[in-house]
Amino acid sequence: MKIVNAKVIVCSPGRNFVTIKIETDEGIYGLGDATLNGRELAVATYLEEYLIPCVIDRDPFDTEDIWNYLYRGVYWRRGAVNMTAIGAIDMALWDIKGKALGVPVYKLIGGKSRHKLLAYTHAQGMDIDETIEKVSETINKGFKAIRVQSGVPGIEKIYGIAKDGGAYEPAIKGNKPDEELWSTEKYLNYLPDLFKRVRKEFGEDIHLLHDAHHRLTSIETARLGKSLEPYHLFWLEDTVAAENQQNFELIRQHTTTPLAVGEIFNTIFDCQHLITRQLIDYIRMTIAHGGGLTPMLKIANLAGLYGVRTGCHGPSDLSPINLGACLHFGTAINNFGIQEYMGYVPETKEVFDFKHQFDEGHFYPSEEPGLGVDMDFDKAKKYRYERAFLPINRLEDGTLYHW
Ligand code: GCO
Ligand code: MG
Repeated sequence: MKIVNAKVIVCSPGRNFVTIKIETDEGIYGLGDATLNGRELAVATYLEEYLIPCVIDRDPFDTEDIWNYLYRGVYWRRGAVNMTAIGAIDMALWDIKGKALGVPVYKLIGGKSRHKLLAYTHAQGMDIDETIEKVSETINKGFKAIRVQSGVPGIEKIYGIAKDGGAYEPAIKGNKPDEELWSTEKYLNYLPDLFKRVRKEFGEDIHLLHDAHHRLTSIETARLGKSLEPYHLFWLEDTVAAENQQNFELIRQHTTTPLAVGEIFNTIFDCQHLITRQLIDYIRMTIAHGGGLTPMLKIANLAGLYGVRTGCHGPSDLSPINLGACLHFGTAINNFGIQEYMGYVPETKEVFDFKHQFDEGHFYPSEEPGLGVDMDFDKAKKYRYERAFLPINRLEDGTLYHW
């Protein structure tokens, strides 16, 4: 089998997505998600100009060699744009392999390690009362695991909370990023009260998660983790950005709250120290931004040796193709932890046909050959790309801070 053509489709059904479609001489095509929120065209150009010409005429079954050709062979390594582009090609090749052999991808990478996959979604409100209401609605929808975020009194515009009470969507269309505000002091004083109320209202049976979105220092994380210990979080996510992986050594000395990190990591080298020193409990890397299934299987194997489980990033700003790949990955590996699932707006569902079933807070892997996600290319044309930015974040005195 030979790759004869590949094209990049940029569309905006509700939000911007970049997809690669790789075609073979046998008429089978594979799809890969190349979306990098707020930087979509950088990946599209990298694919069109540099990577696609290198894969034409290659055998799509040679995923290991093609991956190394695009990563090692290029000299310029790592980085979000590069790894998202490589990840999209790798995903599409696994889709082709599954379709050519007539099997779902999970059967090619280890088979079934479980029959259903625990998923978590988000619940958020402007204050504690509204957040409690949203958590209750989410439990009523059948979710067993919920990421709880809340507005903080005294901070007007904050990460994770939609202004109109709708689903949270951080990328804003326009010419410049929107601005949000932050105060670590107000946040740290408030958050334990939120989780105290949530546990009081809903008991111990529901899994609770929380995302600090890289805004704390190590010692601030230590304080937060300690103060949340009585509420038994499933995980505390992304408290520090972990550009410096040593950060977690200090955090680990102080708290038993489980830690998750890595949605912005791109390679095994971003988490090697964290995993091998057992400084985290969950690795958040996702298939698209982690360079594809080929490297992510190696990361999962390394993590498994050290008792670290997976929790793949699965926001609505990655396409259903990435989620499909995550579900095959999560089905096949032994050390799956949980899968994030924010859901999609109707326009996204109109363009992407997602075959995986979801019921009572769990995913069931699709038995369709390949990744189990298809795309309506004509409908995609209706939704044209519009530039969008993730917001930036400032402290109350104007200092530029982590978003
Ligand atoms: C999450 C994330 C998202 C990101 C977004 C950036 O845990 O789902 O933190 O909300 O901010 O995916 O593109
Ligand atoms: Mg996050």
